[in-house]
Amino acid sequence: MKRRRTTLLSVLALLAAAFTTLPAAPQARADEAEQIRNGTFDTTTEPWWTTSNVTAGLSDGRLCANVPGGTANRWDAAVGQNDITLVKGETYRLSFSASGTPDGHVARALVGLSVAPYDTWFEVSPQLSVSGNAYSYTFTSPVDTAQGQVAFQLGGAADPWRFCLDDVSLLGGVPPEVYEPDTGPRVRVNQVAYLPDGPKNATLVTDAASKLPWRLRNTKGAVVAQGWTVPRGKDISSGQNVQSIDFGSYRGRGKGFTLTADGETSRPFDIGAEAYEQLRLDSLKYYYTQRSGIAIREDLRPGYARPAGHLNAAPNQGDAKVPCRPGLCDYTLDVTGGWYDAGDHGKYVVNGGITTWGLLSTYERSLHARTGRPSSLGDRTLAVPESGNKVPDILDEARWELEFLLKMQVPAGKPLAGMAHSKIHDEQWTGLPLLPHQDPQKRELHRPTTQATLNLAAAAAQAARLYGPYDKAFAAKALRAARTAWTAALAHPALHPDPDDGIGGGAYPDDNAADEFYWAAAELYLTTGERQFADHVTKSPLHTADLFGSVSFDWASTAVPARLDLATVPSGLPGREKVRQSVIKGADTYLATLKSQPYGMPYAPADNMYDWGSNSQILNNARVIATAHDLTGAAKYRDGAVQSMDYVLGRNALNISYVTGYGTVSSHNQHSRWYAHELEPGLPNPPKGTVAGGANSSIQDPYAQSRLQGCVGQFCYIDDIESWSTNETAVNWNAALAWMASYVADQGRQAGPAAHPGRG
Ligand code: 9MR
Repeated sequence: MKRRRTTLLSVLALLAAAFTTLPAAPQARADEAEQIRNGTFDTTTEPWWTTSNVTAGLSDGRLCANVPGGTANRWDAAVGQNDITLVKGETYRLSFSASGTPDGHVARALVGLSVAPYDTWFEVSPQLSVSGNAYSYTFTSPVDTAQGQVAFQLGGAADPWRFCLDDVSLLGGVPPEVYEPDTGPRVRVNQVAYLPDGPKNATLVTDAASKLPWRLRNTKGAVVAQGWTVPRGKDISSGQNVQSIDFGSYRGRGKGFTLTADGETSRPFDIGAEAYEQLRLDSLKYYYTQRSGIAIREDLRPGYARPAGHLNAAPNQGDAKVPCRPGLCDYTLDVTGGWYDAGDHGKYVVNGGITTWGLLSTYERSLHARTGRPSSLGDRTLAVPESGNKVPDILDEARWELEFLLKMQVPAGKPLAGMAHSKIHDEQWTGLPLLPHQDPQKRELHRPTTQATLNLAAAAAQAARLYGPYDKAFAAKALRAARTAWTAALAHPALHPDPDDGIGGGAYPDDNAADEFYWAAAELYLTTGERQFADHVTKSPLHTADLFGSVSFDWASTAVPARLDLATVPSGLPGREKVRQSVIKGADTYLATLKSQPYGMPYAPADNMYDWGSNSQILNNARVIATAHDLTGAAKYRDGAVQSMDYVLGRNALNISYVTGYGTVSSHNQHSRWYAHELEPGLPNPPKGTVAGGANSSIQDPYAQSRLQGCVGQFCYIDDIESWSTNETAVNWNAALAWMASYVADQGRQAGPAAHPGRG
């Protein structure tokens, strides 16, 4: 039942393994060997077992089982076989025939550990039919074990049903399956929308070495523009030979345009800004359904209603009275509320802080940027329970997390008082699907860290200056918490997270807190104007360092957030002009990267190693470019930032929009315990406006390892719920999308007098 996260060390080990095996000559492979005993059920069902509520027997040379109705979980009714040996790194083919009566029942077939903690190494959940089907899958074992299990979990149905099984085989030593993604037409476009007066670029995958003609057609099929492609040669990020198409001179508007070149026609797209107005809201509406400790209302999110999770209502052990990990503290905390981090039920202060900043800075930009307009994020924009309270909905949403962050602070009088516990999550990893209110695991507080404490300080300090006009008491409370956290972090400057603390929740390893100190000091300074914080900011070596590498910022690197806010939020900081220039210079770096990339994204990681959550890193780099536009008004930055959205929305090697519900083909099977439609047809897919993590060269999860071995850059992604390292949803990633969607929507508004003059 547990999902394994890979720590940094094991990622490095994995990479080392990949590097040593990949370029080598083909290795001798073991002979194919059957691991299942009696998979054909000719005379007996031995040695297959069933749970005690399942009656199984032979029927026409098959195993047939009567499965009871009314069980809660898949694993409450099962058939399986134990004592299976698996060899690490060896590829296996699991195949079987199965039927289910009546139609439509799901069997969860898995290969995993037969004893606690019941790790799952491979699983699929096909929907069965009365007539039956043959199923076949390959996967690579991530472990050596003699305690393997093949099981068919059949529980969770309301009514009794009948399951029949035959020809079960687990064949070892088979060649790894070559996964061929369906990438559709070779003309790659932003499948959502280009701005009428914005850049319009596409990428053509072709073997042709010389230029080719292209045509732009409107929805009626009439050619409205044409020109020539530009050959770009081999693209490192995808390994493909590509050409680029620039149709930016076309300024018309409309829906359903297509682009044709080399005999291929792109997926359709709009030219207009409407989709970005929608995306601004959808990417922010995402947070309500991530909320913990509150029932999600059907009237606000049709199709997404669910009971409140982790309120100490059984089977939850809940978040109202959470103890520490054994031996860590003598108190319990009420840490109800907040957002679930991602597809798991964990809540992490580090990621919570940077995400809250992402939302608050989306709002803060609307106050200060020349194209910003606060009303676009005002009250009644996001359909949250607080809509109508005269507070901007985005502030209501961020407050849900802020209140949680403040609860994670160690109480006065206790050891490490004022520090923040790094995280709270389950004792063990849980399986999928699992709605928050059904999570039966024990919840635990993990050790306070300097990084978590400073994340809290930064987000709370920023909140203090933004909530003042709406709730003075809350603003004051947030500032007090930020000051307490700051003082505690100064007293404990090197309590780093344990990189091996990755059971039941993610580790978020980070062995350097200098960037968190710089960021928290910057937010405290911008809110209070106090000299002590200005001094810390200006004396930090990070204040003048070049911070704009291949990843500008993410949850682990928070110096750029400080730089962006020091550059854009009005203040009297000495040397502020230099800070602004440093952001502009950083944007120049990303513009150069974007121009060098035939797919037009501001991202070119070292050795083409796409990182975990690469989509958010692309969006964050785009955000630096957008901020340079806010600072200068120069069109080149606006164009670069706007163009960066193309990659996320479909102009990429996989021809997929990574945002659910946007574009003809979009990610919709993101790893999540409750948007688990792929596993449980009664559950929804993620809500529209959910961005997937994206290509990740390290493919840490077994499913990606079984399908994507040897993948090049952009191809290290698969839209499957099992692929938690390439296809998870996460609050910090959606914040990057929300900021950028809001920025692009602001660029799309009809030209007219600025909502207010540019300031700051
Ligand atoms: O995005 C995170 C990635 O950068 C880290 O390397 C990885 C290991 O800590 O964790 C990722 O974040 C996950 C977190 O640990 C647990 N919740 C889901 C997050 C997204 O996958």
